Amino acid sequence: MKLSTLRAFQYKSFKVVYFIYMSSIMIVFRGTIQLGRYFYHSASQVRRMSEVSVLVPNYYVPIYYRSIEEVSVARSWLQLSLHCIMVDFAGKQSFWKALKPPAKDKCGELLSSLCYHPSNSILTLTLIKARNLKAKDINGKSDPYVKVWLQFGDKRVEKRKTPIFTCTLNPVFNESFSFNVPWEKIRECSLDVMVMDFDNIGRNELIGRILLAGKNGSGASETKHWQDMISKPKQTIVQWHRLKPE
Ligand SMILES: [Ca+2]
Repeated sequence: MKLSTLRAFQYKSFKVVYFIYMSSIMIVFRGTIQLGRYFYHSASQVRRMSEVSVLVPNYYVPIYYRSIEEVSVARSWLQLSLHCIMVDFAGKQSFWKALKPPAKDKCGELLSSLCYHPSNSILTLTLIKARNLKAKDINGKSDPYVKVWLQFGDKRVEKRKTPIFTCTLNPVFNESFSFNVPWEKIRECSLDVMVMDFDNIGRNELIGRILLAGKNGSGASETKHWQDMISKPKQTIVQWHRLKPE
């Protein structure tokens, strides 16, 4: 096989090699790396490839982008998410770059309020704002919105969504959702609150979530919030929660 071009980029824990052959490109990873998803960017297109999750010493990713000439590759780059690595095809042929550890615990925080009126059985969740959300896009931002499921036990019964707030890590939602929950059911129901990143390409991704519940909430602050709501009916209880990755 005659390769028209061979270049390699050295990283601390792995090496990326790409070949351009017959107007196609093939990416080769050597080292030990876990890949989440990867994107190929050029002046005219952004393509997200299928998700890969593998830990191997030698991993060959056959990405065949047809009709790519070397001049256009020089203006393109490959994004490997999960480890936030950028491979700049126009850069130096060999260089070192520190890998960022996956910031699994830093999903951001959500300010919300809960209020329950036993007389008319209305449970109101207000999503006020979020701060320091995890960046999911290549521009270092996200396009957050919140998806909420009302659950009885394990059963999801009602879904609500906020609008999408583009290109921000500190959205102000100011959105209230009311649910009809009889008093005798309030202890067994819960709210699954998911902060999502909207994407034009592919599926929207979870930034972080909390489960607001009287028992088995996603954390101590979530459980306390629910119990405070029940013990102080008709009062609006406001609390910050740290978002969880899963
Ligand atoms: Ca996005």
